[in-house]
Amino acid sequence: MKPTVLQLGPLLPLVREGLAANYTHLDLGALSDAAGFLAEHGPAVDAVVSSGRNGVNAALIDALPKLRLVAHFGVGYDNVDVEYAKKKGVAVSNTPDVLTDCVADLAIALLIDVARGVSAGDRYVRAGAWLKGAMPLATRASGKRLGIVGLGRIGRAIATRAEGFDMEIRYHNRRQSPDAPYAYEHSLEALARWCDFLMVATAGGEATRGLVSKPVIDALGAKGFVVNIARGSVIDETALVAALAEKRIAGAALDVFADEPRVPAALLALDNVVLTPHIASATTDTRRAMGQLVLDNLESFFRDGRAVTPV
Ligand code: 8YV
Repeated sequence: MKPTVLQLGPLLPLVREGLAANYTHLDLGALSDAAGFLAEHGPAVDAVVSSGRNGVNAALIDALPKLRLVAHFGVGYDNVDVEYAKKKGVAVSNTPDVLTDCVADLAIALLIDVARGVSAGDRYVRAGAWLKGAMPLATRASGKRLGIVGLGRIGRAIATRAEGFDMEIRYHNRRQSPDAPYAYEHSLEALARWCDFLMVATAGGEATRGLVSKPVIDALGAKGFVVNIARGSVIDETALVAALAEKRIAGAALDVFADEPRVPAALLALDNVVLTPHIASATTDTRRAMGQLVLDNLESFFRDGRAVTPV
């Protein structure tokens, strides 16, 4: 008897095809009456495939009494109630490592963009402004001070890239990483005061909600930049928008936002920001690798009772 796997929302063809070939595959996203479908089919579901856009809360877990695994498409699983899942004996897996390089690449790209005005320069040329005069001078990135909030796998990959730009690196974590080859700042405000670029690379969720607060943003100061490739929830977005509008910080490059895909209108009007639509892992190569890891997690779990990359 094939396990029954429920897809919660849109997934890559690779994943959909893998689910259809190996499991009794149900697709909740394709239905108008999700509640009715869950009432009828929920008791048969052995695993769900979730993603950043389609999470798993306690109510969904309760609607799936036979659920044994949440196979999450993504490294961040802040929209999965892991505590409740584990309380109900439901395992959770995610897709770490395979996306680290792409996320770190975009983090550096965003840093360079906001410092040097790459996107702003593109708009400047397209608007015909160059015909009237040169763009204002920008900010050098090489050799500057990079403060990393969250020196995990992605944070370390960003640091490795930043070393190639001769950047001086410090970091802040909940606790110091003994093997980290960078100076540790016990206080996030102290890190913000020290650095030129504050790189937000920490996990999302309640533990980090609003971590980059107004005092941290104020400590960064008028020559400082924020780059966020983590989660919009980690930054006090209202405080960030105000600081940018009032030029109390120099700029921000944001791939994630508090209420995606909606972005505060005030940000859209600012020229000292770079805005991207949560694309840090969005390359063909990486998304395929993430999709394959979801399938590998399901296969491993149903074969051996353990996922490849459990959280
Ligand atoms: C996800 C992400 O892939 O992996 C993460 O945590 O933020 C993205 O790379 C995207 O949200 C789809 O789940």
